[in-house]
Amino acid sequence: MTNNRYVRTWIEDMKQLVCPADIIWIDGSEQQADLLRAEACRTGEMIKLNEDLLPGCYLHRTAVNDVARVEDRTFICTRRKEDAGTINNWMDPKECYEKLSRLFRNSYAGKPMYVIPYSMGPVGSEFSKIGIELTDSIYVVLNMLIMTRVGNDVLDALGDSPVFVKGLHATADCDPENRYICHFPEDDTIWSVNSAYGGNVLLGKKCFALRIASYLGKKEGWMAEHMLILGVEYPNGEIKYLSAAFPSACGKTNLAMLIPPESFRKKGFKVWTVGDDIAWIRIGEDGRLYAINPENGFFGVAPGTNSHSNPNALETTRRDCIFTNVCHNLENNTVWWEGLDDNPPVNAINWKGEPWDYRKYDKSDKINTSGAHPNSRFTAKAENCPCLSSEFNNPKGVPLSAIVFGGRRAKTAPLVYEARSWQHGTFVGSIMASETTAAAAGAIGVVRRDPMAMRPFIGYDAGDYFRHWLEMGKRIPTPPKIFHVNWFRTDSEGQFLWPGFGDNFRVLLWILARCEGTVDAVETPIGFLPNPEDIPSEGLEGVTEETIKDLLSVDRESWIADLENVREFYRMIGERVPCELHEELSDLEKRLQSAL
Ligand code: GTP
Ligand code: SPV
Ligand code: MN
Repeated sequence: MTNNRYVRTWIEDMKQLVCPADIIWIDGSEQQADLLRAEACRTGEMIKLNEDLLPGCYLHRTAVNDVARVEDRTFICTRRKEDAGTINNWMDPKECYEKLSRLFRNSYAGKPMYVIPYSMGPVGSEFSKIGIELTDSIYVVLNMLIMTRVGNDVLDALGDSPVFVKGLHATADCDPENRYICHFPEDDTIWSVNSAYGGNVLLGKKCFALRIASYLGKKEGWMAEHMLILGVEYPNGEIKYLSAAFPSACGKTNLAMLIPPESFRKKGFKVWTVGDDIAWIRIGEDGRLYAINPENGFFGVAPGTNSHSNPNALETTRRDCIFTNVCHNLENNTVWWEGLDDNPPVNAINWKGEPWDYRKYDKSDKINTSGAHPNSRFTAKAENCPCLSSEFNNPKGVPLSAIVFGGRRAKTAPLVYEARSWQHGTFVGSIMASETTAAAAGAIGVVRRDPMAMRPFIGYDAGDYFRHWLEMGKRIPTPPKIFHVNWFRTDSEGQFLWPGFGDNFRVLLWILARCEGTVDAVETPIGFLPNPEDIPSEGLEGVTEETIKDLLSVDRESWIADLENVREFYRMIGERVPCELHEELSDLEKRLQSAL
């Protein structure tokens, strides 16, 4: 509890609105968490898994209609519509508070209100920000306990300050027709109602650490980005850090926890994980960019995670983990998901809670025939990750040598290229595109523009966001270099050309060598590409020189065709797209045309 009058007044107001039976302050203690786990098991909200095989692990299933973020029901509520921008949904704040108040009213009746004080970032770091989430869901509490730093020390750090993000969540009837995820950046407020799924309700994550934080970053001169952060350790012990923005379900967790190919491991190369989803980035005293991961755990995609693709992630989920919407293996009370191994359980319950027959699995209808939902997730503690960086809790963050953008593109984008400058790199980020995935409700596999992998997460106008990138660039004395990667290029049969996963390390080495100035590159119309022989290929199986050349080829016709779509996207964002980016676009077009 706290005597902070801003906190107390706000909670009192919210109490009047949602009418809980009781108020429970979450103190971050293991003792209290244990009581909540026991309560959740008693009501069936969670299932305790096999203590010998998965100690401290639980299974939870959300409602069948509540399995991913809902972008069409996500709103940015600024007083002036134009400040929310054209690609965000907007509602007038007053209207929104009124509309949602009707949905929140009495919604906690008979249930306790859990008060979760949490810090995004190490408690007390100058990077860090405090939030308080009110929720009626034990599942939310237990996830927040893993994903953020929760407890009384957060209230101590807050002291008498009025500066904290006020999050109100109610599961209510979980009615998709009345589901709203609303952000009031001008009030440091988030209201989420009628969902109980991950990104919609763990308000510290996308709602605060990206949508609200991106707005604060613009105001205060820093950046909140949808980026992993990792360190590459060289055989001499030196560690270089980079951050990378890929859209949802496009490989951030996998890259962040990468294990280098054997030949590199033998030489002493290692990868250390700082973060897998979100980076808060500031200019350091030495003129470089520094990044922290504001989270304290991983809310990772389960399907496809296995002992070959991502052994570190798998290991991280083997204790103290909450699994959401995976398949329940009744043979030994453990969990399973597509891509874990080749032995689907015979006696099993699918993500919907029904008996499941693995023989009926049909790749073209995954939602209805798979054991685990394609967007099923694990919530795991960062401290359980075998490759967690020793800098994870460093309040100053880690210095960035490179920023990497990447998407899921079957064609067009090459394996890797380097931007010509910070401004050109901002342009490269702004024209990113990717095939949509199961992480958000809606069609899957459709190419859409997703600038900086932030399209669903920019808390203000996208044109102003690009402007902020350009302005930051002018203020950074020693900016990192900017790159673009694509692990997902396919051949004519739709097979991935690049093995990906651990082998992506080879591309990271080229990127860092470019930052050190120790390797040459080929100048092309889109930027600098590797000489094929400079992608280290020792021990790289099944990839011929021809394939590497293919992966690095730039098809000018398809780039020119793509630029038409970029132009349309810029038009859609509207007049606040900086003229520098329009210039970059026409320069790129000229370079592509003249090379034809
Ligand atoms: P969010 O948590 O939604 O932000 O996702 P993420 O960006 O962390 O994605 P994640 O690492 O969980 O990967 C999502 C999917 O992409 C999984 O099915 C992976 O198996 C697949 N994937 C990741 N890296 C690679 C790669 O290098 N190559 C290929 N072909 N697939 C990959
Ligand atoms: C994403 O969709 O990018 C995620 C999962 O990381 S969620 O927390 O649901 O947003
Ligand atoms: Mn994400």
